[in-house]
Amino acid sequence: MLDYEALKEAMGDLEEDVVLEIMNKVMEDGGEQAGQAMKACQEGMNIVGERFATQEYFVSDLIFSGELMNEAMDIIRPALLKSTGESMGKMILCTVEGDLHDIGKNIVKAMLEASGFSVIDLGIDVKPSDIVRTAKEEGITIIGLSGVLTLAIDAMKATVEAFKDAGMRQDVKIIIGGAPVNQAVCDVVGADSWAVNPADTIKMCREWSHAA
Ligand code: B12
Repeated sequence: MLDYEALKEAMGDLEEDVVLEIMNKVMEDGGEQAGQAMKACQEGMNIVGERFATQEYFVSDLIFSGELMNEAMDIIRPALLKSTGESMGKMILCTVEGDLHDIGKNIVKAMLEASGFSVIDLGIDVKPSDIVRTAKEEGITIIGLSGVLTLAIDAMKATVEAFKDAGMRQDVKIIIGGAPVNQAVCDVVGADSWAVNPADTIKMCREWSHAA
């Protein structure tokens, strides 16, 4: 049985041994709780963020937390990625301009791929014009924008505007995600939807793909 709070706290405290031990236990138990374990780690990363904001942690701790999160995800990845065998078409995913965070994006990418999407990952710090150009060249209608910095909200909005300026806004569905995203942010950005976990992301993108 997963001790959700213990995992969340261990991640927040950056206790590598404890985090990895719990993740290994999740897999030994059959992997059913991998999704919950991922959520606990994500909440633990929020604790890291809070401690960084109050100067209890430093940039080196942020860097270490990123490495620990990746290590933890590597252990449970096989349980998270249950391939559906379906083909859902292509979509674009990237972290928006000015933002270099990609741990969440990479998790979402892996889970979208397991769900049948062929994901064109444009990487981090991606300019609106590059996203619009790729969508045009590849004929892509689903766009996922990731960002965890507050300034990512401006970059997401600029990306939506770039699609409008190119006369393509009606042709694409845009979903945004990342820690600061909620309905109010979605309204400001002018995106079609938002999500802060891979399950909701996949559900929305699959609906759009089926409707296309
Ligand atoms: C790890 C980390 C780093 C690492 C990132 C490593 C990497 N390769 O990504 C490093 C050390 C590089 C880093 C750097 C910086 N960071 Co930092 N970082 C974090 C931290 C602790 C965790 C982020 C994370 O990985 N979370 C875990 C993942 C799994 O969660 P997630 O990203 O939210 O993703 C999930 C969902 O949101 C969703 N999702 C994600 N993407 C998408 C996309 C779509 C389309 C959808 C639908 C869903 C979706 O699914 C994911 C899985 O469930 C956060 C704190 C926080 N609360 O987020 C601070 C935080 C984001 N960082 C912060 C800061 C200030 C910085 C720096 C400026 C520090 C500095 N002085 O240099 C730099 C900025 C560099 C830049 N220009 O981007 C601040 C941002 C403040 C703000 N309001 O803007 C935060 C909030 C910490 C804080 N409280 O102060 N950081």
